[in-house]
Amino acid sequence: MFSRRHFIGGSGIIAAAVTASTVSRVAMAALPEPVFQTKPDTQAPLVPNTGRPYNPVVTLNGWTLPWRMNRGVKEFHLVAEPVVREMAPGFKAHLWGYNGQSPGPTIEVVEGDRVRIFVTNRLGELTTVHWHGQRLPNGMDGVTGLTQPGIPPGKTYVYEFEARRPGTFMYHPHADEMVQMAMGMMGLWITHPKGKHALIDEVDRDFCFLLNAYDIEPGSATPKIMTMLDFNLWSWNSRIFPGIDPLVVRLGDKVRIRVGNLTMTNHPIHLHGHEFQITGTDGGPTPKAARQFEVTADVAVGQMRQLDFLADEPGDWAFHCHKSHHTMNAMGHNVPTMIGVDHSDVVKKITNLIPDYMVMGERGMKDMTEMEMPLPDNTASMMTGQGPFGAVGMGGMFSVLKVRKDQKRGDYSDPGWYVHPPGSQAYEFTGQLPDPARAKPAAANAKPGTPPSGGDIEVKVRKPNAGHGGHQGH
Ligand SMILES: [Cu+2]
Repeated sequence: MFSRRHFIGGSGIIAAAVTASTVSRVAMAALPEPVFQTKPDTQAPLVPNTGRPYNPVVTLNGWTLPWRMNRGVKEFHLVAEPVVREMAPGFKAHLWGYNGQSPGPTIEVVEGDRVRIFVTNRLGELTTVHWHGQRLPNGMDGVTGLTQPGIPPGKTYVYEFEARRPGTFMYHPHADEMVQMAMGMMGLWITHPKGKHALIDEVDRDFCFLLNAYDIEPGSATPKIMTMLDFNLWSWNSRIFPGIDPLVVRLGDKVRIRVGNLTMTNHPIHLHGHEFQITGTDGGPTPKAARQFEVTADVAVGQMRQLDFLADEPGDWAFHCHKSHHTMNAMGHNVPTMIGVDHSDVVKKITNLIPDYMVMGERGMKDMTEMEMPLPDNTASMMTGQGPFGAVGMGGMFSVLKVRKDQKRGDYSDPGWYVHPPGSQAYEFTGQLPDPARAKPAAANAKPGTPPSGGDIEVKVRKPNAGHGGHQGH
């Protein structure tokens, strides 16, 4: 499928014509040459060399689609096609996307730009592209059956409109949405302001990523497309921790992070060590009087949020979705809670029969991150990622904001782990532990109705375990 492409240099960017079997040569002459990217690494920002100037974004584990200028119109070429996405080292998923990847490339334009997007369909079924959040002529909105016929396999459609307002947008199909979005078809669109804007501050680093989710059985590679809530891979730009690159910034940088949500549940995105302001939402820049400092931004389904902050605390700061199930990778869901259960008796009996028998999760589930559990081929481990002090015990929607004094301007390379200044790190207490002062149980003067013999009622917390879908999306 990818053999016709040829690599240019080592960047992973591939330029190739769509084969003559899908689009006629005559049509090809008018099409901008599509550009492909197959590497999952975060690519350097694409500094514009034509059109109005702007400060480009950095797409986490992604890239920006180059364009060509054609008589004042910015022309892009998106190719909808099956792709192989490495979601984490050693774990590849068979997805659908655009131009070699899921998500598709970020499209960056400037307020007031005239934009023409050629969309070639290399899928086996019809598709369209909807430009989520844009002001545009109704016939360019990309809704199959409502504003246009679906783009048949092998055909190319053209969308053209003016990018009327600055902000963070998304694109995705409005054709067989459940399947095509479950398979990874989506991308980001950034419209930069034309010149200085009263409500859009200039920043030193501008990151963006999409929230997406997949249901891929351990040991397989293709998402299940009927899943509504019980996804097992919670990803940023179709990558899961430890496959998500860190967000590297220089101490004192003004930083912007743009997040769009194309999953089917909300994600409270939480940043450690700093407070941010939500400076932009779906409708554009937030009025200054309406901004407040926060550490968690809930990004609901179909929403975009723009978070701005000053990176003034050096360190390695966790940055993650605060739903704890979303910072784990694929696992079986019917695992009962074993915390606090004493297995010693039953284990003794079983080890007589099976010498290697072992009970998991007795002290919590982090044990599982340290055990070398045999996994089926092509499976991401449930909670992994090594830090300088051991297993981080996270997967899914998790990354690290790395704030460094010595990071050079424009340098996004990973500086390694933070070295904590002496005396600035949690440490073990080695002194004597005094007896804690606790209230004595007052069994003698118990009120009527209390259980006899000082019997406090104890309850055990148990993970809901009845069927699927009960523990997510709430
Ligand atoms: Cu989440």
